[in-house]
Amino acid sequence: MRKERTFAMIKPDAVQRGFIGEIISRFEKKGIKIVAMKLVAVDRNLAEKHYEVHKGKPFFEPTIQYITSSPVVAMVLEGFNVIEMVRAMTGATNPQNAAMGTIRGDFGQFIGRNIIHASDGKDTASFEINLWFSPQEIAQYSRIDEQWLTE
Ligand code: FUP
Repeated sequence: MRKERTFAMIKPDAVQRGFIGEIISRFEKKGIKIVAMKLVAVDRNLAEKHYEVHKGKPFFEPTIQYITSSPVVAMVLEGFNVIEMVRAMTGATNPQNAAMGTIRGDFGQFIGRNIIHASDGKDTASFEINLWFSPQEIAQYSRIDEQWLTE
């Protein structure tokens, strides 16, 4: 297994509903390392870049409105196989189809208010990390539990 990084964003509805701590806590308990994190009032420019693959689709404009409506918490997470692992913890895009036990399955009801974003692959992860964070904002450090997390 490879150590890798992914990008995750706690969306406005989750910030407003008081789930920042709960969501971060799930990542911490799983042994995933947070290497960067910030609260961001997203402007239209950043939102459009983040969702550029969806430009032209019917849900593009509502998604931009949603993501710019109130602050989000953006983070870079590090760990073995972390891209796939965080996607699994996030659950299906539509919270109605997301398994219980996943973040979207436990806290969401509507696809347009789906609590969290997480990069869906290696290329997306590197694009999104570079879009949201400068290299100086990403910390390199060891956690004291690391030796207990791997075989
Ligand atoms: P995900 O990778 O799970 O975040 O999902 P997508 O990249 O496919 O979609 C990005 C966001 O667009 C979703 F989080 C919610 C919104 N969306 C809709 O509102 N309707 C759709 O049919 C698909 C996506």
